[in-house]
Amino acid sequence: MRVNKDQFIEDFVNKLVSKRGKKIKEANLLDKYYALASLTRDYIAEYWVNTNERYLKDNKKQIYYFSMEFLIGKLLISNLMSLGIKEVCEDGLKDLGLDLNEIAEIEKEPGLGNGGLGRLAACFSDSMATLGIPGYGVGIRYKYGLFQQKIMEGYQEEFPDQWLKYENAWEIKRPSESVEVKFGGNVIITQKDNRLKFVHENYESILAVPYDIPIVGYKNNIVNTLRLLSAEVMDKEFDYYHFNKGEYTKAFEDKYNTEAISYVLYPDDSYEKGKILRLKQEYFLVSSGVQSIVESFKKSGKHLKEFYKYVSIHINDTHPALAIPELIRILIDEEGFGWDEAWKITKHTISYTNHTIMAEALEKWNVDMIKKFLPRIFMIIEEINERFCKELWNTKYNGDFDKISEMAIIADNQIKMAHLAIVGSHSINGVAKLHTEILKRKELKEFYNIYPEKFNNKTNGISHRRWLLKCNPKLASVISEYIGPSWIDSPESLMNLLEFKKDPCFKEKIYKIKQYNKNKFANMVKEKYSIEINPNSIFDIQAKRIHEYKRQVLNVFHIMHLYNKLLENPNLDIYPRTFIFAGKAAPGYYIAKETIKLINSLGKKINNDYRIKDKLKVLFIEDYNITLAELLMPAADVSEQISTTTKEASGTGNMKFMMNGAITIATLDGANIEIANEVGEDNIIIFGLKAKEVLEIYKNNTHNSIDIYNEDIRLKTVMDELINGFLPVSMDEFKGIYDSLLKDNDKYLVLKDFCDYVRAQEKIDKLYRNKSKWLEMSVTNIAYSGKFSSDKTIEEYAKEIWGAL
Ligand code: OX2
Repeated sequence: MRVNKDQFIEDFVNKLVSKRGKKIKEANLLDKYYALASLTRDYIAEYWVNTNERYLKDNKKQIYYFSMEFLIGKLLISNLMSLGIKEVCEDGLKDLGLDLNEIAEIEKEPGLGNGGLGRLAACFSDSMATLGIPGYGVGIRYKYGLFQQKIMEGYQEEFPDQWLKYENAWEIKRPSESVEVKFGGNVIITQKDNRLKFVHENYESILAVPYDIPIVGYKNNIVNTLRLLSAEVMDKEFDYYHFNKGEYTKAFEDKYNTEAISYVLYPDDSYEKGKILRLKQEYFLVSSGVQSIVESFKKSGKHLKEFYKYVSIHINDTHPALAIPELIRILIDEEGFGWDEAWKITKHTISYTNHTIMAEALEKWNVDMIKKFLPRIFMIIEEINERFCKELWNTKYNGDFDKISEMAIIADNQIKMAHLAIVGSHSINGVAKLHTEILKRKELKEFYNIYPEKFNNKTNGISHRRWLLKCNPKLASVISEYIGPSWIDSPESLMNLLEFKKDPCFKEKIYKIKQYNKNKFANMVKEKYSIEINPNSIFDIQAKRIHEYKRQVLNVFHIMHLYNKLLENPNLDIYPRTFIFAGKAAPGYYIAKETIKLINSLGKKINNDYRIKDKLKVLFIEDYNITLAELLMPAADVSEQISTTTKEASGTGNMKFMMNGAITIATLDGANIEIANEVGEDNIIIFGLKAKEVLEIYKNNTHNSIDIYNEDIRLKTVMDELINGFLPVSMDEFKGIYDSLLKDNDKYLVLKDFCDYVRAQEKIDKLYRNKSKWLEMSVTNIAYSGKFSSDKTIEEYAKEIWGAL
C-alpha cells in the first residue's frame, strides 16, 4: 500500500485521539501501541474487503485449515512489513520522538499453540495469503493460551497466560455469524417416505462466536482470514431464581460451564489425555466451522453435490477429525442427502496430516463419552465403522477377524481417531520423508496396503518472511545486497549465495551480523538474569518442548562430561561454549520437569565455578515462545536437533536455525535428513543410530542400557553424578531420570548415542576454530534453507492434495 510519512503522522495522531482519547504528550506506551495497531488494521481493512469480494467472484476452491492450535506470534511489525510500510512508519514515529520497536514490544503474543504443530499452522496461513490461495484458518480463541513459564529455584512454575487482558487489536468480533453447537441429549429416529429421519433432542446449546483476524499476504494486497471461535451462552446469561436467593455461584454456573470450552489451551505437545473438556473443544471447533462453511457455500447458489469441488477442509492432525462425521451429519440430517452421496462428498472434501507416530499422542476416545456428549455423531461413526469393516471383509480380509479388529475405527470400547481420519479422507500425509515412509511401512502399514493412493509426503516448511526477513533484518539486508531482493518472493534463489561462500568480504559481514545478534542476546540475558555470557563463545542452543524423545538429557550429559574433563584439567583446550536451553514441559510430565531442574542445577554449579575459567556456561531461558525464538534463532552458532531417530516426525526449529546460519548437530531423523541431503555432509554434523538400527533395536529388544553404563566410564561418571550429591540438590532429586535410563532400559537410547554425540561435539569444537571454514558452512546452510520455505510446502499441498492451484 502507499502512504507517505506526513499522511502517516497525521493518521497516527488522529488515531491516538479517536481510539485512546489522548494526545501524544499524555499517551503511554500501551496507548501508542493500540493506536498504531488499530491504524494498521484500518490500512489492512480495504484489502481485506477486496480480497473477500474477489474470492466470492473468482469461484476458486476455498481451503479451510482446521487446527486446534495457531501460534501466530506478534503481528504489528509483520503486518507493517507485509503492507510495505514499515520504513515509513518507523520514520514517521521517529519524527514524533517514538521508537517503533519499543512500541511493538508491548504487544502480547497470542500463545495459542504448544509448539511445532501450531507454528506450522501459522506459517501455512502466512504462505497461503502470500501465494494468493483462498485459505482460511479455523481455530479456537482460547482465553488463556499456553501457560507462562517461570523458573523458580530451578523448577518450572506455570501461570495463566493472559494475552487478552487488555484487548486484541487485530480481531473483529462477528456475533451475527455465530452458530449453535449442540451437546448431549438423545436422538429420535423416525421413518418418513421410506427414509429415516434423525432428530436430536434435549441437547445443550452453546454459541460459537467468531472473531476474525487478518492474515496479510506479503506485499500482494491480499488479506486472508484466520477465524477463531469463542464459546458463549446462547441466551440466558445467568439464572435469576438463584440470583434472587443470593446463590451467586449457582446463578452463573451455566455461563461458566459453557464458556469454559474456550478458556484454556491444553498444554500437551504430542500427548493426549482423553479428557471430556478437550473432546468438547474439538467438536466445538469442527461443528461451528463446518456449519459456517456449508452455510456460506449455500449462499453461493451452487449445489451441495459439488461441495468438494469448491471446498477443501484440511485437518491438522486428528484433533479436528470429527469434521468427518459432522459434515456427514449436516448433509444427511439437514440437507436431505442419502448416505452414499454424503460419504462421497465428505471423503473428497477432507484431507489429513499426521504429525507423529508416538503412541501416547494418538487420540482415542472412550465410546461411552462420545455416545453421551455427541450421540448423533457417535451413530455416524458407528455407521462408518460398520461399512468399513464390511468392506474389509468383502475384499481383502475375508474371515480375518484379527486384522479387521486391528484396523477397525471402534475397538475395545474406544474410537481410534487416526483410523477415522484415514478412512474418511482422500489424503493422508506425513511431514517429512522418513516420517511418511514409517507411516507407510510400519505404523499405518495396513491402511497403506488398502489405500496406497491416499498416502503422500509433504515435508514441513517455515515462513522465511518471519524467520529471516523479520527476525534477522541485518542478515536479510546483506543477503539482498549481494543477490538482490528476489529471494523474498522466491526463497529458493537464496541458492545464489553459494557464489559468495568463499568471498572473504561477504563472510566477514555474515560474521559481524552473527556477533551483533549474539551481543543483543547477551545483553538481554544480562539485563534479565544478571548473568554475564561471553559473546565470543560458541552459542549452542536447544530450544523446543522438553520431551524425553527430544533428548535434552543427552545434551546435558555432554556438558557434564566436558565439565568433568575441565575439573580434571582446568587448562584443557576447549573452545568456550555457552549452552542455552529453552522450552516448556507439560505440567503433568514429571521427567520433563525434572529435566528442567537438572539443567538449572547444572547451570548453577557450572556458572559459579571459577576453576573452569568461564569456558562453560549453561543457561535456561524461561518462557520460550515465538517472540523469544525470534531472538534466539539469529544468535545461534550451533543448533541441537538430537531426537531419538524415528521419533521426531519432522521438526521445524531445525529449519529456522539453519536459515539464520547456525550449524546443525543432528541425528538422521525427521527433516534433518532432508537438510543433510541439501547441504551435504560437510555442512552438518551427523551422529547417532540410523533409523534402521533403531527400529531393529525396538523390534528385537536387543538393547541393554546397563551394559553401556558399565562399559563407558565417562558415561558412568556422569550418570552417578545425578544421584551422588555432585549437583546442588538432594541425592534423590534426579532419581526419576536415572531410573528411566537404567531400570527402564533407556527407551530413547540416550546412552547408546552418547559416545558418538561426544565425538560429534568434538568435531564442532575443532571446526569453530577455523573461522573461514565455519562461515563457509554457515553461508551454505543459509543458501539451502530456501528449500524449506513453507511457500514451497503450501504449493505442494495446493497442487497435490487440495487441487487448488
Ligand atoms: C509436531 C511434531 O512433533 C514435529 O516433529 C513436527 O515438526 C510438528 O508437529 C509439525 O509437523 N504435536 N506436535 C507435533 O506432533 C503432534 C501430534
